[in-house]
Amino acid sequence: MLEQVRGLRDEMTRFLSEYRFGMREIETKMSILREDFENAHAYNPVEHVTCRLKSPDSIAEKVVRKGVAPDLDSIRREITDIAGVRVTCSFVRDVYRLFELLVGQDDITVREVKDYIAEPKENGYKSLHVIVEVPVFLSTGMVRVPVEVQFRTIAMDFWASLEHKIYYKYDKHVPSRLTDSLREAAVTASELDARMENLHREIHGVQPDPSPVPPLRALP
Ligand code: 0O2
Repeated sequence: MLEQVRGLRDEMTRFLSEYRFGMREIETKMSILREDFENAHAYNPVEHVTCRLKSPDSIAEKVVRKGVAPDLDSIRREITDIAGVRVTCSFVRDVYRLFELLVGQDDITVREVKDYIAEPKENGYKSLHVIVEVPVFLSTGMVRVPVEVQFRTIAMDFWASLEHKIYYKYDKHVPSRLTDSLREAAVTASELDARMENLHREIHGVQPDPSPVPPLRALP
């Protein structure tokens, strides 16, 4: 019995390690892009990069909520946000630029893109989400690990972290005066993004951009 439990624990540790390694691969890619951008263009488009691994409890909650079979193969197939990397950029244009630079890399496979900047969620949430698969070379061979990468601006990040706190404070039942206020704040955040980006362009002698949200090019 004890042996079985230990086996299960070891299997879970190896399972989660794969996601941690995948997350590190993406984190490394982002820090290379950030440093090279700085060297090549004397400009840093990345404000900060954060990573998180879903906890076993949070994975279990999602397995139940999505009706996924409770075995590691099914979880591997169906739950694609166990590893998450969040890239906070200065401006909307940088969000798309970094996205393109990541998904254009030969070893990256794109599984899904959700552009909540072009189409914000009902509550005002904005971010560009992509599920990528990155190869990880283990002692036992190569595995392709899904990682959810969220690209957003500082203003979008500010909004999302406050909204997240409110959502959990009210146990997901936020009073309508607050949801209305959050929607208004999301509009203000978008206006700030556009204004700051135009200021930045002016300082650097570039024409103000009439369409701050560039369309995504066709993905590979
Ligand atoms: P955490 O703590 O960031 O890990 P799901 O919502 O996961 O059932 P799906 O389709 O996987 O379904 O979700 P989606 O739309 O791709 O978004 C998943 C993640 O985006 C969330 O992860 C949040 O990080 C972020 N997100 C999406 N919508 C909102 C929103 O309305 N407000 C905020 N603040 N964040 C949002 P987790 O796992 O929920 O949370």
